[in-house]
Amino acid sequence: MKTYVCGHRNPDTDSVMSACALAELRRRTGEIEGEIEAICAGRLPEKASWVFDRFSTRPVRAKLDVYVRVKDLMDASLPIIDASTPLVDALRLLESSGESSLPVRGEGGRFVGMLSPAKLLSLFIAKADLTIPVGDAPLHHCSQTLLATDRVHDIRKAALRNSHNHFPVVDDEGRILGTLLKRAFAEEPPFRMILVDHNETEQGIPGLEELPIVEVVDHHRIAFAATRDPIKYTADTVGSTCTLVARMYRAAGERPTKDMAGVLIAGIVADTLLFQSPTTTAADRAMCAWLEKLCGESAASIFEGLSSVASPLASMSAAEALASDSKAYFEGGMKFVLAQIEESNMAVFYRHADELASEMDARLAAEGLDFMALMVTDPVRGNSELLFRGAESVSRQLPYRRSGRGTWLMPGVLSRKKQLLPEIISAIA
Ligand SMILES: [Mn+2]
Repeated sequence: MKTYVCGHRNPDTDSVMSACALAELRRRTGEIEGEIEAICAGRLPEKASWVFDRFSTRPVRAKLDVYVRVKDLMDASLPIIDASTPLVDALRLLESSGESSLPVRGEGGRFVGMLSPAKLLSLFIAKADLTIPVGDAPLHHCSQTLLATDRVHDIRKAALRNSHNHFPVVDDEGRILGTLLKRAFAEEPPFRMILVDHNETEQGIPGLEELPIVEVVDHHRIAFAATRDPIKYTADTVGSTCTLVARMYRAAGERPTKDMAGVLIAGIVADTLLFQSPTTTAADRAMCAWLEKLCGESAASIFEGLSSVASPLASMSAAEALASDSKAYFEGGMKFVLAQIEESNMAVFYRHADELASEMDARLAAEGLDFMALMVTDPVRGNSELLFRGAESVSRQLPYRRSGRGTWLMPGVLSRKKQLLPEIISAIA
């Protein structure tokens, strides 16, 4: 059993750092059995790489999804029989395995068939020579062959209908890797999830919906589904999830290492824009002050370092920049996406505005969205500008002034969650 700690899709610094620090805390407190691994839902952002580099911490692993695959359920302890093995030895192996059939491996590791007693009956009746290689004996081939990378979700139904209980598992080249037993489908999934910095399944890593969630640590609105078992749920209206994780270290009587304190500070200053964002609370400042002492570096210098990492607009294509921090919402019968990009040089944004607008139009069509908005935030001056495509019935209602460039000016607006989203929701209403 393995537990993944994971932030939202299109991860930001707070999401990645809170996953990293909470995984470490849960490893220390030892209340979870098995391996605990922090992962990142998709590509690790540049800023996150910078933080891990600066604080000599192993970067969390980027993972596209957490779907359970055939290889995760495969029983690796069951033997694979080599085709050159004398039949009599192969039968002994079969008997000692306690299984009714085992896969046979031929030349180049290829799967050649399943060895099962029923298939061999004719040999016994004919009193055939049992020293022949198992590869020359009758094997059965009717079994459903599974690819190691198949999603269990996709093959489960057909496998359960199949009369066989043993399925050979092969790689893309047809080489045999092992056996999946039908009874594995009835067992609990091999992964569990801890969510940080989000709680809405649609915002989480794909595959999440099929796994048990054992803990949530978050500072967003709650739109969480009912659970089967009790879970740990830590939520508060603070400026960053890393503030909550730091508080949990304190409550557990644990001290983050010097480097982990730096990782947590990075998450706090990234989400609160060094305490300038209106989402900032006294708890964010207090936890950061404690972490600064442990880390030996100031929050301001860490924020400065983070801000120096190339902005998405300068270093990525329009599509990638829009995807780097975008969240999907369903509200009042409308489906929409709100993306946010930090850019301290607005001239870079104006240069890319047309390209961004046409990419947004393409996404409206491709994803059937009612509208999409991009909030470009200048953390240094504390302002944002909004690019809005789609539903004019909504954009007309927004309380912002239009600029000559066709964008909306948002002086003093820094938070998508606390400032933009409520305006969007009331515009829809
Ligand atoms: Mn956050």
